[in-house]
Amino acid sequence: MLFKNANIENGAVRASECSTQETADCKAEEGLLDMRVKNGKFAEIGANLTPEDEEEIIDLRGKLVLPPFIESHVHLDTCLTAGEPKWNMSGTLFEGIETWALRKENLTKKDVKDRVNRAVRLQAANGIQFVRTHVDITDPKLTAMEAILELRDELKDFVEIQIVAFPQEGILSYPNGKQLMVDAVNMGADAVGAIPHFEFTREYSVESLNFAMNLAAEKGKLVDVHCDEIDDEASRGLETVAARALELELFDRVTASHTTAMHSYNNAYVMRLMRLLKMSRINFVANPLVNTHLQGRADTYPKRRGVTRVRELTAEGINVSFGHDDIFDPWYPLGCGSMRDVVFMGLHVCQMMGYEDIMNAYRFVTVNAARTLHISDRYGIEMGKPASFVVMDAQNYYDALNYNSPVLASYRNGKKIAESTPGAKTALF
Ligand code: 17E
Ligand code: FE2
Repeated sequence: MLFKNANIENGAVRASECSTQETADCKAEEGLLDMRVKNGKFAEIGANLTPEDEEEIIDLRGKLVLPPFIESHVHLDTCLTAGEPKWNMSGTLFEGIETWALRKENLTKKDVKDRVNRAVRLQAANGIQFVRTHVDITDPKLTAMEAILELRDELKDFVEIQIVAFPQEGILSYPNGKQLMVDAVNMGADAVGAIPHFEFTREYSVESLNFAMNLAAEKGKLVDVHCDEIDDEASRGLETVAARALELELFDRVTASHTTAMHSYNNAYVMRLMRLLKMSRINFVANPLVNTHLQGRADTYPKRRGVTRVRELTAEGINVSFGHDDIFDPWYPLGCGSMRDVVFMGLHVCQMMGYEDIMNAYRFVTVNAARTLHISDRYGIEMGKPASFVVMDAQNYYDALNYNSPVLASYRNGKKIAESTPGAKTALF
């Protein structure tokens, strides 16, 4: 199969700057390329590839082609439960945790699977093909873990699901918390989680991180910590995560999610912390939709935004990706599983609105997220890699973001798994 005239990752020049008469020259200038797909892989990528005998040809006519979107941080087990059994009226993380604890009492495998199936379909329609989900393991029956482990296998042609064993109510502050974590890892979780800012004491916080990261090192698992998701400038789980990542040589197998306290750290502390963060090579995930909603709730005015320091981390060469975190659940009452909304909010709240910032923002939910998930070896539009990509109804990412362009098609291993036709436009008279 030959895909002609793809504007891969924005090409070079904005297509609208080319006049239609000069197509040949313009094509080269725009950086349009052809992609040949064979046996589910990119067999060839180049300008003006000659069709082979009877090869199927699809002319993309300059549309934007990106590697598939990646959801690098979401809680699938809690999705689509907003209002059950009550709404989160304070908009705090803590009322979310209390509300989920009530809903969790009624969890069944069927309930989890029904909701996750619906959510993953929303995500797939939005061009997502890889999902890292945190699954709450502070449940003596580990119901959600069992359900999502089954789904990871059942949905694998459609989406690659990575599972973090996430101790929502703590490792040391929840009965039998350490054993539940070991059980979840032995059942097949891909990554070990932790929640240092929710543990009863600072000592528990540090001990929970040591426990989680030693376990990951021992079992060969990844690490993804809900780290300092609070506006308390004294919440310093991050330095422990980074130090252990360095000392245990886990490096980029480790991710610090949320790190919203970093928004409130004093600059002198951040300046010295940055050295350790770089040495540790850990990844960061910011969740701009959810943390602009949950943070700053103890403030009067001014109210903190509470999203981590994305611009500064990125400028230091540290990998940052963006996650949606929640889809319609006790922590966030909105969401349709689109990474576009996440990027849109992220650019605003992190004040990353320069032309290049906007044009390149897809990286937070594609290549950067691939680094977070540790899947870069099998991800990206390169010869020999799986032919997985999305085609957007836009000429470049700037326009895709601005006009909220639909994903026209999502190809996975050379097979189309989702498509949409742009809806009829409103007529003006
Ligand atoms: N649990 C948590 O601790 N933090 C969050 N942001 C969500 C669940 C969504
Ligand atoms: Fe989260």
